Amino acid sequence: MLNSSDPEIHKLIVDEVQKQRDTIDLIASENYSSEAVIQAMGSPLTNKYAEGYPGKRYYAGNQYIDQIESLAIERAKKLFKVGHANVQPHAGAVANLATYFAFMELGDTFMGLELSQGGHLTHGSPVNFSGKWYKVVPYHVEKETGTLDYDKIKKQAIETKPKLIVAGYTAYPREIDYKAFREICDACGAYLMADISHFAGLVAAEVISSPAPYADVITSTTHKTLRGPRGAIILSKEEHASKIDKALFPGIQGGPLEHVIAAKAVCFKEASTPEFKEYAKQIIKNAKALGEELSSLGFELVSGGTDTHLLLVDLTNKGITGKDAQFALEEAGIIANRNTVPYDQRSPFITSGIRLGSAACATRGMKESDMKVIAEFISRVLSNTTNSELKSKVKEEVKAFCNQFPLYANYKV
Ligand code: DSN
Repeated sequence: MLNSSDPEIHKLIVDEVQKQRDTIDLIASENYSSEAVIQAMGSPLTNKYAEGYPGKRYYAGNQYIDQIESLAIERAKKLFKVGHANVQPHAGAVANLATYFAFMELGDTFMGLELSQGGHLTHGSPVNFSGKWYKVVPYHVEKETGTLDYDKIKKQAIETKPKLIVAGYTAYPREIDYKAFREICDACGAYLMADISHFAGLVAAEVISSPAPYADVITSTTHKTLRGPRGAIILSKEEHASKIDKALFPGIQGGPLEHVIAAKAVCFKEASTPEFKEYAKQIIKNAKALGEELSSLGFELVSGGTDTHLLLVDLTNKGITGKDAQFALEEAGIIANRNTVPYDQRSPFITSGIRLGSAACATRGMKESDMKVIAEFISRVLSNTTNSELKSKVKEEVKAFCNQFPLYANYKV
């Protein structure tokens, strides 16, 4: 249909899918959702207005929508072992906004990890609503280790008395000690919010620790390691259900995206299978293998390695910027993003590092030995970022390598 009604958009979608097939995706926040998830997202559920929540809608005709959203809620609660789930946030930033709206007044103080050290825009960046509407006390990683010092954070929290503390990051390769954060929050009377967007799939599969026993509220996107549709969820203890639901609707959003909520339900079902658990284990094995090979090729990893899906490579010793590395790798068919490293001397636009993630490669079926091949590709390209001939040659090799791991083989736009 699309091909005849809008050939321009059709062609661009076909081109994008082909690009995804022919390149290696190392963006730590990306993944390839299943065709079942994509089918649910592309359904006529998009037609329906369903402001409100199951059983309490402001529009008629929601008998099937209610069942779909209720299934999504029940599956999310079971998967993450929480008392309450709101599956309506359109995006991670909105989930975080709703949480702040529910738990704080404008001008209140909260703590989050500094963006340039692995936090997120919505964790208190001065250019974001979170930094403009609230008083932010940023905490930091240690310069020598690249890791969190929980005693130091506790001291800072007792001194500054935040109303809420955010744990959970976009460029921190190590597991988080939620018990320590709970103790910090209890010592200063703060709510604990865990933003598990990056590693929600690893939490769901129980291959890393879960904040559920400790956090008051958990926010997450659904499209990263969790491998669902682009969107988000808010999970919490039952006691916070009403204020979170009211903060999101009518506080912030209007009509929920029920086609996306259906796809979230599909994703939660997929993530509760033994196959997904194996997949999550492979994500971590692959990240470790990539890190070990890069280290042996002379690359420096922030914190020395990883416990998760994510590696942060400090390129300072290689004499290249993150920006140059990102563009050179892209020309060679390797998609990754530049990233600041802790205490970076360069701007966020240039940066001294690149961030690499293993979730998408694991979805394609790549294993530890394949990550070694990828490390070699990266090393060759970054050894001479301006050599066009080298980049073209690696691009051909990358394409041949990718063809061993078919992606969306039967997918038709
Ligand atoms: N932009 C996402 C990331 O890449 O980490 C977080 O929202």
